[in-house]
Amino acid sequence: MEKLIITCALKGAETTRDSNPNVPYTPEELAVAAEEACVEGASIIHLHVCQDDGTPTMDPAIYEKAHDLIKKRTDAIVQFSTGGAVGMSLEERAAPLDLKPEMATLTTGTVNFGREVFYNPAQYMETLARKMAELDIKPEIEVFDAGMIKNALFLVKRGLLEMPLHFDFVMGVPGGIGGSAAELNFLAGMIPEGTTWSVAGIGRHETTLGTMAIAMGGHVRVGFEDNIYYHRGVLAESNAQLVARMARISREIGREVATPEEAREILKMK
Ligand code: KMH
Ligand code: ZN
Repeated sequence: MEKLIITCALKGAETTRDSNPNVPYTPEELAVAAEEACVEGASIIHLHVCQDDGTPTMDPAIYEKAHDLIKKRTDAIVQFSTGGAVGMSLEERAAPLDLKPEMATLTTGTVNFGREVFYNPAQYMETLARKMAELDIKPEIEVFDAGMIKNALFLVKRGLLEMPLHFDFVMGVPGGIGGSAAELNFLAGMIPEGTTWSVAGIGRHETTLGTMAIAMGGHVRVGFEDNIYYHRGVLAESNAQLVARMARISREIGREVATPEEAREILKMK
């Protein structure tokens, strides 16, 4: 089986130290957390930034600082979020792309997000996809529900996205698809031959879905954005601890973990 790509989502727009005091905030803290995660086997760093008090921001100056520091400490693929936080404008969400990260997320549809709405109408998808193509940024298609796969394939048909796509199934967000084995199997069966996928299981689904993905030949995302616990009721100490568990499970069943260079090859980025 192809080596396993582990993405580490160091912090989410919605994750704060109120829920886990180990969440990294500043560019320096994010870079240290990225390095620790890479030592344990992460090859992609999914990046959200915030102000010093944890307030989410898409400020390009903060993204630039975090990006530079992560690149100094690791050779990971740095993947910017274009989802940002619920309620951010398209302009805000697109702005950090000018820094030309290697990779960025693209959510191909609108979804309820707890009691809020994560808004991704056609104009948002098209603008972000065009900008990523212009700047040669590899998109990762974020799928919160099944219809988003169809939307992404429609963008390919219209020439706005290029094959082979890489999907990330974000499963277990209240409002989106659930976190069962049947649902993962359904999504993995919907994507065309030659494309790649990973799974980001939210909360308690992180380890179960990640383990299933390892066995199925998919890839895995873990980290504080998706889950702040190591075990039920026990907070994780670091992002690296969550990465290490996935790497260990994968090696135990005979699947090696990809380096960043190997991840670039698997994702056809070079
Ligand atoms: N914060 C969520 C509303 C992404 O990074 O592209 C959206 C999100 C997706 O986190
Ligand atoms: Zn994110």
